[in-house]
Amino acid sequence: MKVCVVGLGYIGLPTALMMASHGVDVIGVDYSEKVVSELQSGQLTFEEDGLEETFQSALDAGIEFQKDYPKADLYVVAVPTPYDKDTKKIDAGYVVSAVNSVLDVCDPGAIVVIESTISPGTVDRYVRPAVEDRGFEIGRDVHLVHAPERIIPGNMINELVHNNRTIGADSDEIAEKVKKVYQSFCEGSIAITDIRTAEMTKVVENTFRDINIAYANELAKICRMAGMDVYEVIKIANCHPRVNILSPGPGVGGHCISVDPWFLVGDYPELAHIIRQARTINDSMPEFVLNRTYEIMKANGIEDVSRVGFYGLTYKENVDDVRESPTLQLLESMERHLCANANSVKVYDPYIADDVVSGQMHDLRDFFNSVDVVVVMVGHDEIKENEDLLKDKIVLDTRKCLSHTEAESL
Ligand code: SAJ
Repeated sequence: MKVCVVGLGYIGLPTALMMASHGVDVIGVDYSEKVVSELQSGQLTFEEDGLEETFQSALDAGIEFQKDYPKADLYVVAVPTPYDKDTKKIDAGYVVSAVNSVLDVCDPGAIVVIESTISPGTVDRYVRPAVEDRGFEIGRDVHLVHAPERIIPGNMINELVHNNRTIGADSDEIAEKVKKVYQSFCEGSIAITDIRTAEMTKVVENTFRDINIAYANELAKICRMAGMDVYEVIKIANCHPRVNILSPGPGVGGHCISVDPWFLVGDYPELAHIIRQARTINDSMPEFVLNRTYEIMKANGIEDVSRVGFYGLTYKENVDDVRESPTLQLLESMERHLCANANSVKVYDPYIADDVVSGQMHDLRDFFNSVDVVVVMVGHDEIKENEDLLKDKIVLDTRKCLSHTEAESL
């Protein structure tokens, strides 16, 4: 079976490499000339644990990368699904356009597996009509499947192998065919269901995590008011066999957990109360951290924001992704409070080489030397390994990632 993976980003590339290194005949397609030529020349486009080794073995197995869609038996679509921040609705444009490009080249009977996260109902609302408008009969000329990705940045390769998966299809026969391809590398169990259930399940999983984090964040605020240590409270509560509260933090970023719950709010505004509330709580955290920063500055007689540095720009530890980053939201908020003064604040992240905000520095020691207050927004391994450099600093550790006993927390 020949497989074409469309979209060689954070999900498509590891998936294509994993399939190829497990004996599947794979062609990776991306609309970006740069991505294709870098991969063709043996250069990875982003960092991820274990990706380099998988890349090598996929190259040895003969994986190819190109811009044009080839003929294949099965297409895996892993393109971005942006959403409209005002309407809270998904923009299925990239998915529909990828499916259209498949239809331009595929033979009758091809299978199109959408891996991109899509809001419940997207296939019925946007994909089926697009296919039918082209005169294709679904279930005969082309088969549609939704197999949502579940891998977590930072542990993708391991999770590709060990996570359980879901395959939503119109028929068991097609689902079984797709299952066989995924079983080439996936050791987890694979549930088969219909497409709408698969769409809903994926969004529900991310929403569950968002609500759990919101609970932890709300507890952090309550414990601060009550003068208690939220981490101690959560640690002890989690010793209960049926309690598992996640960790509070400076906010929920990334393109998944901070976005997907809005699909349910957007489609069911009268019903999605907890879901909306959780989003609101998590979105309030950058501002909460900013207020904690001002409190700490005041308590230490510091008025000048240029003496404050924010460590970490990415949405979480050890990744290079700044989408929906809590630090960026905090800096925007600071800009609104302080106007031009906010520009003098210092920012540093070892994973971000380009300047994405003003005041960004690129050397850890220079960064620490230039400030008195360090607000740790992301628990990259780097800061944990360099804790000794913080010993004379006033530290706000929003992730509780340091052993620095003097550090302030949320
Ligand atoms: N965070 C907290 N407290 C926690 C855990 C996370 O504040 O206890 C924050 C992180 O710092 C980050 C955000 O939440 O800003 C999201 O990070 P994450 O590590 O929880 O998740 P993602 O967005 O990297 O990946 C999620 C995963 N979904 C679930 O665990 C249910 C992953 O399995 C999905 O494949 C991915 O979304 C996706 O692509 O949908």
